[in-house]
Amino acid sequence: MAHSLKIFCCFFFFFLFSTLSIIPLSHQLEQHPLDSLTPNEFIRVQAIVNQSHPTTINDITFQYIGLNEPDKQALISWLQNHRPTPITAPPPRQAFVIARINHQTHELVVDLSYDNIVSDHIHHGFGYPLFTFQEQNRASQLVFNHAPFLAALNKRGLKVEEVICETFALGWFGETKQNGRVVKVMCYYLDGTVNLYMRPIEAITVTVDLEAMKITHFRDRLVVPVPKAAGTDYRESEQKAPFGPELKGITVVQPDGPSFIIDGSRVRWANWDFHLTFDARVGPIVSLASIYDTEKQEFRRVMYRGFVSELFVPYMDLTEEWYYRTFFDAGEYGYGLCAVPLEPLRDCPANAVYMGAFVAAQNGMPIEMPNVFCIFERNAGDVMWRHTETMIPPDLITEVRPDMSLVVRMVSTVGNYDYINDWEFKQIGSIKVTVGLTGLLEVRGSKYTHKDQIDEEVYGTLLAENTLGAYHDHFITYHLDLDVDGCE
Ligand SMILES: [Cu+2]
Repeated sequence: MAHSLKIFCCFFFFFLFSTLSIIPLSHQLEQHPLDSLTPNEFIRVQAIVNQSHPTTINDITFQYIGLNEPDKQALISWLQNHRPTPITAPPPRQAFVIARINHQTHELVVDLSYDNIVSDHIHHGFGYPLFTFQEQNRASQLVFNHAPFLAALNKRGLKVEEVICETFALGWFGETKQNGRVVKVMCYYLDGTVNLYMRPIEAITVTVDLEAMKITHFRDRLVVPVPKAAGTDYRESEQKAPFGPELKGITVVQPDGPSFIIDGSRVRWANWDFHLTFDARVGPIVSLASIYDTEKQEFRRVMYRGFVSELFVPYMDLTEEWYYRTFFDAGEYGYGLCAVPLEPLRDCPANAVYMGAFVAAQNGMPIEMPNVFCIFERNAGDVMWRHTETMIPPDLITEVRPDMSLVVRMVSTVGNYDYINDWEFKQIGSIKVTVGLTGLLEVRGSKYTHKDQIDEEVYGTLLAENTLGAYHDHFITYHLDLDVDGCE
């Protein structure tokens, strides 16, 4: 299964606007106001928040720490006035923090110039903070000390040491009362495969209160066969012949090195200049993208800020163990938090350059995420523009300009799905954003072994014996703040 979404931001026809930048707004500074928080800044934020609640230090969990984005107009005006030396103070450098303190959700703004808390607001409305990996891990381990769950495994003849569990967000179905931070735990069976998503242990509902870190509800509704392991392991070493036709190798060679330059968070390539940062919730953020107009000899603004704001994945299976599955992959699990290290020569070509990033752990301390981005020039053998003039005999006059682009890539693996997130900058002046979906299907175990047996609504397609592919969608939304020639 593969989904892709493409948004084309072409600004080719906007040259009537007149607000121009002589130099790009992303120009290199010692610390750019849009730079992600540094490890040292994460540590300071943690210390400031902990010190502000000294009696509850063991009760503080950091669900999110990131840059508190400066005011756009203040930042643009400061950047325009900044060169060549600082004239005025930069916008305040601040962190935005979502922390659970005494079982309440606090939204804090921490000023990093004065090391103080600027605001501390307790959120009472709808919505919950991002899950941390630590609390998800703890919640998914609770079943292994829960006698009814162990009995349910026993009833199915499953070995406990082959069971892996994970937490699922609960969804919202119009309730007017908040029920606290609650997740459901779903378990899978290995025993002969690493593709655990293909072997769900169905019809068991486990509900966990994350604040009490306790199982609050358990139901074992019926026994459904676990799909068999044979043929589900995706690793090449476990696959059996026949394999597809083998291709000869292709090598990308840039003997003179890349044509792009990376200075801290600033990236320059061809006529493009932009700022690239990383956030735990949304992943890559492209800011202050501008393009050099060779005729006007000026940089022209294109996009102030762009990122994936949410990935919504609702499933359409109405059965008790499935109806609630309506995942927000960014807002609940963290599109950036779930980023994985890119595999050189596989995820990205030989001419790629890699960058790392930092996120906060549940205790607020920075965690390094190596190889979270790769940046490379792409020559896919495509044509950017061409013409053959056939009307001036005796010659054919042919002019061809090959298409070259710069790609910034991140891969985020949110459970069973792997999202390949590309920002592609083209010489013709467009930015192309692409999300490729790959990885594994989330399937439902079923008693059916052939489609002719099915005489009820099963909300999916029988893919293999005892294996239903559940109907679902992927909605990917982008925050695209386009400022073409400064026109917002
Ligand atoms: Cu899908």
